This record gives sequence, C-alpha cells and structure tokens, in this order.
Amino acid sequence: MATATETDAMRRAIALAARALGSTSPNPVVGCVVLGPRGRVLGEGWHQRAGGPHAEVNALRAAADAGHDVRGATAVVTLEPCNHTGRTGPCAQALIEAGVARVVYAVADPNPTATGGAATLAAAGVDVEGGLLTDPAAEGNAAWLTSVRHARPFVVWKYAATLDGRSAAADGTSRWITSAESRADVHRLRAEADAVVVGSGTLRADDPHLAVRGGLLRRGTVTQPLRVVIDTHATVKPGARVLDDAAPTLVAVAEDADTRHLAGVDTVRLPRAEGGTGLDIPALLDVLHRREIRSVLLEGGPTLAGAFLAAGAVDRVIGYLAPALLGAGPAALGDAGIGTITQALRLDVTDVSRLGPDLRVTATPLAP
Ligand code: AOF
Ligand code: ZN
Repeated sequence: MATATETDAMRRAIALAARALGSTSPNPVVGCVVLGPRGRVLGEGWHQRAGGPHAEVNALRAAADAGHDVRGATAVVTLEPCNHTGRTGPCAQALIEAGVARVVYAVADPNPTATGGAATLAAAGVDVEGGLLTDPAAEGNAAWLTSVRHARPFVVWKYAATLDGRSAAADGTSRWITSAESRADVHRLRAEADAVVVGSGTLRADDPHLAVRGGLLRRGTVTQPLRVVIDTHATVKPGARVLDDAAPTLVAVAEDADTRHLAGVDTVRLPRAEGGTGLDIPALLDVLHRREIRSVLLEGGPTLAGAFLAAGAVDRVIGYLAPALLGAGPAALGDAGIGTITQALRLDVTDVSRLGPDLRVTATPLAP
C-alpha cells in the first residue's frame, strides 16, 4: 500500500508532468519525485520534450545535483518506467543502478516497445507498486494514451456560444461572443494541441489564422500546432491567412477535388463520409495519427462538429458560454445524426469554471 507521503508525491508528479503539456508530443507527459527517508523529497523531474531525458532520469539527476544519496529511496512516477533503449536508455535500469529500493507508478505503460519496466524492476529486487492515482494521471496523459490504445488522436471539441447555445447572430456576426479571458484560454488549448481543425465554412466566414501567439510557445520547442482545414471542394483561397507560414497547414479535400490553385500547399485526399456530404472523419484521423498527431483541437464550425460527433470522434467537449442571449442565429452544433431525444449524446461534466464573465464547461461523452 502506498503511503500518504507517496500519494502526495504522486499528486506533485502529476502536476510536474502537466508542465510539459504541448511540448512532449508524440511522447507522453511524465513526472517523477524521488523520496528519501521520512518522505523527504530528494529530487524532482519531468519529461520536457520528445527525445530528451525521461522524467525518472531528470529526477535522479536533480537528486544527484543536490548532493543526495538515492540508495534505498522511493521513486514515485506517473507512468511505469520504460524498459527499452529508444532515444534514451531504459529508466528501469537507471533506477536499479541508482539503487532505488521502491518504485510507485500510476499508469502501466501500454506502449509495446517500452512496456515491462515493472517486471524488470521487480526481478532486480525493487519493491514495485502500480495503480496509485491512476485516473488523474491517465487524465493528464489522455492524448498520448488514446493514441497508443486506439491508434487515433484525442479530439477536443471547443465551441463558444451564448447561454442559449448560439454561435453567431441572425445576421452572421459572431465576433467576440465570449470574453478576452475565454479567448486567452482558447490560445492555451491551441498551444497544447498538436493540430487545430476547422472546416471550410469557418474559413470563409472568419478567415482565421489559427497559429499560437509566440508568448505561449514553450521555450526551445516547436509547438505550433498543425493547422488542418477540412475543405471537401478545395475552396480555400491561396491568400487565406491559414496558409501563411506562421505554422504548418494541411488541407484535406475530396478525392475528386480540383486543387490546381493550391500548388505548394500540403493537401491530402480523403474518401467522403458514408451517406454524408463531408469527408470521412476516421480516415482523416488515421492520416493525422500517421503524422504522429496525438491531440486535435476541433474549432468548428457547427457542421464539422456534427460530423465528428456523428463519427464518435469527440473525446472531450469544452464549451465557453457567454452570459448573453441571441434567440436567433446558427447553433454551436449542427446535425450530428441525432433524431430523437433518446439518442441525445449524454455527457459527464468534469469541470465548470468561470473565465471573466463566462462559464467554461468541460465534459466527456458517456458511452452510448
Ligand atoms: C517519455 N518520457 O519520461 C517516459 C517515457 O521516444 P523514447 O525513446 O524517449 O521513448 C518513449 C517511450 O518511453 C514512451 O512512449 C513511453 O512508453 C516510455 N516512457 N517516455 O517520453 C518519459 N517515462
Ligand atoms: Zn524511460
């Protein structure tokens, strides 16, 4: 059984891991705390970027730098230590060599290449315990775990609406429905995502730029998300802001679309959705997965959001609700293939926060 000190250390390790959200893709976020006698923290570390040292190695190094002896210590880590030599050496071995006596981890590593660290540690006589605070740790690594387990990116659908669920007024105007605080929060979501997806309708209406403001990009890492435009008929204009060189852009079009005006633009041809007018969403997610995109922020508009929901391809919903009413105008969500109340997509609300005058509601679709 994990001690209260170890549980506190795991909470800390989860928070450390979260510091690198948006910087480690395609790798997981991982945090580690090394505890000495009487629960004293000897070292802390987290994984900062793909290809860089793993959390455990950073924590052991921090302990050594501080002059601590880690022999007999306990390592508390959010992910089962790896067992493989990849871009760096196996952490299980590093922990054994450092003389760590006990390892407590939250989530078993589902990556077939890296798995087996717990068994290696146990075989070397280290006391190993898994399963401490698994749920919050897995929540923090939702994008990476979804990718490894389901071979597709984790999709967050974000929308902004008035309290009566409208995303624009009757005349189509929609600028600044929500507050500056909400808009800043959306920039943070973008900075954490590997890709941002919009439909051609949003492009025509808003000519959005979709790049992340410089200040939000983490030091030393390239975290501009890939801008993905779902553009069945290849209607995007060469001068659209989304095609500038502030960030990479991928335009997804139908197999028969005329793309002659898009020379030099990264395009991908996708089959059409079965029975629908748009593109096949699972095929899109497959293309993104092959490009090592772990997380997608779906920014709209309503038609595209409906298509993603109908395809069962939304893992998290974040609604920014402004305390305003419009009464008429387009809804935040278009047709999602739901015809009657018993088919309503029910959600589990995981967080409600206030952002300036607005409400931010975060929810997860319940399994049907
Ligand atoms: C990380 N950071 O702190 C831990 C990881 O690409 P590599 O060779 O560095 O290996 C990545 C795999 O290692 C990753 O998919 C996961 O299974 C395991 N653990 N990875 O990036 C870490 N502890
Ligand atoms: Zn490792």
